[in-house]
Amino acid sequence: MQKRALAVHDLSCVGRCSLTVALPILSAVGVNTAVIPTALLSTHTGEFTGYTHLDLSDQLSPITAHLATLGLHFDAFYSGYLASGAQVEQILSMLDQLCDSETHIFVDPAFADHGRRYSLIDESMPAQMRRLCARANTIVPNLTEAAFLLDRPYPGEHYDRTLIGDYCRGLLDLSAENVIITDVSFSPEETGIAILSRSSQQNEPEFLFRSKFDGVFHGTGDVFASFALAGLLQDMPLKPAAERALDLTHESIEWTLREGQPLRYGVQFERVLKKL
Ligand code: PXL
Repeated sequence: MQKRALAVHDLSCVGRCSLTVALPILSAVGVNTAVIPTALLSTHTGEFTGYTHLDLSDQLSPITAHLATLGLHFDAFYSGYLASGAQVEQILSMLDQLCDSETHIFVDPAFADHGRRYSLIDESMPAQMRRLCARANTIVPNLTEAAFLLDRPYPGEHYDRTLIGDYCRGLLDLSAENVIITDVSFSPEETGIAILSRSSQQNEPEFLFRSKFDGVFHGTGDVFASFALAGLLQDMPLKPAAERALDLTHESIEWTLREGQPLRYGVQFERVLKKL
């Protein structure tokens, strides 16, 4: 049976992030992907100015109510960038109405990076996002989001494996089953991820690193998360799915740098889709 996913993120017209990343990546592994857009923007809010922004909150409940009448089963529910903290309540209602006990709930908190909330994200988001993480099977925060979710100060560049271990355990205590923290780096040459699963019965996360490129790469959190979920939907265990996602994200950045493409348009994940 073909698998089906529901991706709930913003739609940014230009700048390869959120739905314009999730949809092609999940489609590339043969997953029938439905979408519910949380907001419509002309570009992402990272390196552009003058972007438009339409909060689609008033559409979420009617869309959910209609889809609920169709009796669909989703193998995965994948949420990302939300227009506001208040939208979390509607996302929780979506989970109640559109998901069942077999749906893998995969949450990319997608509200902050480099120590700061994204420019349009309100202060209520971390506390609200904690509620959504509590319903998730898998959460994939970056280091900044992990700190916000745990109400700890952003550690900047000064942290060690002990702190990341604490973060992973703290995030599992929020009640997710699997945690992958991205953007973990203990040296200027390398960056990577920390993975901890409740089912592994381990107390310490596993770390995976790749060489680090200089620069800010917009949308790579979404690219990594979408590749990781694609692997899970191909029935890969968490660690190999995460490792392949790390490799493919790394290669997407490499292509972008090699061709000298402007970084604000996101990375060339299209180049690696055939490797899935
Ligand atoms: O990639 C995360 C993201 C998603 N959507 C929008 C964003 C960002 C990051 O800046 O601005 C609209």
